[in-house]
Amino acid sequence: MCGIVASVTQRNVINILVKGIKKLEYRGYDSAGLAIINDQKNIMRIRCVGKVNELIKKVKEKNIFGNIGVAHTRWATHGKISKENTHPHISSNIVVVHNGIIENSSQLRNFLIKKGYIFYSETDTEVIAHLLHWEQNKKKEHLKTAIQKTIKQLYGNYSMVVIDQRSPSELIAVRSSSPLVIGLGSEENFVASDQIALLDVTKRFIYLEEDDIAIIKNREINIFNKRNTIIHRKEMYSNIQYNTVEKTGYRHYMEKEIYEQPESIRNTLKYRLQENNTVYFSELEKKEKKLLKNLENIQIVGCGTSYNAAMVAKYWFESLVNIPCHVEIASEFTSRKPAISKNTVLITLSQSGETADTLLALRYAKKLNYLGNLTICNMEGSSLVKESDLCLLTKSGIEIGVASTKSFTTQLTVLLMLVAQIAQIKKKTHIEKKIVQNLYMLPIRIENVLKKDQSIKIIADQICDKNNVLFVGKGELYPIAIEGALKLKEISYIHAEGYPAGELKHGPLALIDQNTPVIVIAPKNALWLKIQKNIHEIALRDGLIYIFSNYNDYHENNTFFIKLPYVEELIAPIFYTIPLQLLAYHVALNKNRNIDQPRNLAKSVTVE
Ligand code: HGA
Repeated sequence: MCGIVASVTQRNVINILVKGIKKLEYRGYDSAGLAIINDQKNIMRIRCVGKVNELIKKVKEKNIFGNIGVAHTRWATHGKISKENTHPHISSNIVVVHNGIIENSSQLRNFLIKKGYIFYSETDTEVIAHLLHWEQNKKKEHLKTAIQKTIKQLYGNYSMVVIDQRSPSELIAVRSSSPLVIGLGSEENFVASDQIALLDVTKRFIYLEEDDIAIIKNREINIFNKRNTIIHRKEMYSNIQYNTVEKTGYRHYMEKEIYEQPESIRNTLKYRLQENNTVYFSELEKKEKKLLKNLENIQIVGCGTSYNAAMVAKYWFESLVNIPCHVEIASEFTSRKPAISKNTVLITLSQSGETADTLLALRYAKKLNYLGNLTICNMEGSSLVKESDLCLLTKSGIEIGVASTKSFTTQLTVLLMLVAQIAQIKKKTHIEKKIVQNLYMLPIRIENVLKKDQSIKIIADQICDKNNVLFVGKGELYPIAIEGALKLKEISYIHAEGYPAGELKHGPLALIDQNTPVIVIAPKNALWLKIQKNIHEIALRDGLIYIFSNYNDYHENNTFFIKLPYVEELIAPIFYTIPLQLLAYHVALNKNRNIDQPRNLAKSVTVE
């Protein structure tokens, strides 16, 4: 969360900052700001509450010029959403933009107030700026030394970029927990929280590693590690196509990403499904296969949508390869001491690979008695990937909409392939074959269900003025009900909950009335008869029922049937996710919500 862009160049830095920070809006959109040092060596700062477009308007009014600058889009953690709390924060000659949380900021603030510093904001970031100024001026230190002395006193996470009016030809970037990438230009260089902010200006990147400090000038970059030794970090060339970060004709990124799912899944399956109906992961060499061979239990951790994907996988691991699987929300996993069964492998799930709660869960698990760990992630080079024993990448491409869509379905795709891989290792070849055959069909099945968009839009029109919506499913479709409810609440702000269909009578039935739509996910499968009983229970209480299925013989008043195409049972959870994403999308569209940037949320949750 929070997006940082910075640059030192020979042209006007403003455009680079503004265009870059606009691309990072998915990381936070409470407020945005920038600061530059101009030709007269003055710091010029512009800040405003709201989206980056507000900042752009203000920047246009001011007509400022400078060769070095920093910009920030904020997701507030310390201090309310206000102009005063918007980054950059300044202490005399020092300018700071920051992504993270300083846990001991109140103690440091008290110390600095005693030293005479005046605080203009409630943020922890202003504490960094003043402390840095204090350290720099105590013994007239060089900025880098002052930064090193400052961060020794900070508890928490402090990825940041600093500029100093006294040395206006260098940026200093510090990485702590949240990602920072250096973009390499010709006689100009850049820094950002995510390379997509810089694709307009470069394709060459260096990812900073934990605790790195980089001094970045026009023609020179020096990176120091924790021990203050100059260190070489690998340069990489980005293959991300520019249009993958554009809306290309769609109204919203979320809509684009929903429609990209057949292709994202094809990319995820590519080279991994073999013609002889086996699965092949190039990532798995002898050592990794041994880990999978020895595993007897699985523990999965994730947050939000990733947690819901993990819940589906539990059904698959247990029913298809007979491996006990526990699933837990990452922040809860680290809040207790888990009892670990013999030979348990920990699996972490995260789109960005930077989700702080999940990363902390991995670090915590490493101190416990797990057989090993594996991550399923969309971002190569992310912290989770770097810190895990093994990584299986989802290949969904960049996801910008804050509400996850294609990253959920590609996570499920990889999880199902992992089940097939375990089946192969455990010599259950019929299971492996069945999974592979079903997965081959998945992109086509999704293309078919996407054609139902208009019928789903009709349902969306009917439910968009309701205050509560229930989603129910059974078996591995139950977590899909939870995911459907999560999508709806995230982007439409309608209260929604997902329940196991059989659980309604134990409480939630009390919520049923003619104004509470119940979305029932009920494909014709082995559980179909059972869920029919639950539908009847809702109908008897005058519930407003929407049945999503390929088959229906329930024709009562107040019951609507959304006929969906056929899908193989194994891949049904992935398939049934799509109409629920479309439903949430159309409801939010109807309500004129900010679909790609729902209130209070941000993608890539890099704070605990
Ligand atoms: N703590 C700082 C930065 C917030 C952040 O990194 N959010 O993800 C603030 O509240 O401004």
